[in-house]
Amino acid sequence: MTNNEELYDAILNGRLETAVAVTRQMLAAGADPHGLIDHSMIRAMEEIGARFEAGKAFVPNLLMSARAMKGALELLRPMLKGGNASSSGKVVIGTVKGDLHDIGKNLVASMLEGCGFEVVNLGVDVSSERFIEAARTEQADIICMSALLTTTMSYMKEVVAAVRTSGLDVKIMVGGAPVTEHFAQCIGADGYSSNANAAVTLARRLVLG
Ligand code: B12
Repeated sequence: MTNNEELYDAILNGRLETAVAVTRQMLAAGADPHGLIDHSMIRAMEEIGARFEAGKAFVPNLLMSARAMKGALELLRPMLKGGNASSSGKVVIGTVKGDLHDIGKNLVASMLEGCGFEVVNLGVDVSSERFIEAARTEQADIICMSALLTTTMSYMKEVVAAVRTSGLDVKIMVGGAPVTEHFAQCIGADGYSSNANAAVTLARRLVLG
């Protein structure tokens, strides 16, 4: 088994210690952190999700995979740098109300931080009031919202409407597995991206205007 396969397997099977050990080993050998995320870690989360959907995995399996993914991701966090040292802008980010998925959102937050944005991470289950209050007090340039459930993504529409009504001068970015470009346009968001790398490019574009 290659190291990439071992990492994939460890996350898929929820083995935290192995996931962390293999990640550490691969980094020491000079592996690219983005490669680990894209080729092993996200693929493993997709597979466990597919198994869950097919009734071949259950919530405890999702939790264990998430725990292993988070452990490995923690090692990569300081290395997710994109080169821009000065502040590119300020971002308030959170997973919307009713939704507890935070792995992808935290990945986006880490990438933005690594690429020079100041990031205020509001966590999960974030209401429109909290998004607005934080954006106002932090004088944020962008609000980033994440949703992983088809039942919670509709809440993004409420947040966008509340932000527009509040009169705040802030851009809104949305993302998460069920979210699409079309959905983002329909709810009046300023931008959507399907992954953390593209989120940085989009955020830069939105801040520069
Ligand atoms: C891990 C997981 C969990 C864990 C979450 C742990 C955690 N701390 O996050 C736990 C066990 C808690 C969980 C619970 C549930 N889950 Co769940 N879960 C998943 C799983 C397997 C992986 C999600 C993940 O981390 N992916 C990896 C990350 C890196 O990807 P990502 O989140 O998509 O993020 C990327 C992009 O989307 C984007 N992005 C994300 N956010 C943002 C934000 C912005 C602004 C931008 C620009 C980009 C962006 O960038 C990220 C990086 O590239 C998915 C399956 C899947 N394939 O998505 C199911 C899945 C999302 N869960 C599902 C379900 C049903 C549930 C539960 C309802 C199960 C239950 N019966 O209790 C609960 C709901 C709890 C709640 N209220 O939120 C379904 C949703 C189905 C649907 N259509 O709505 C899925 C799709 C599984 C399935 N195939 O059925 N889950």
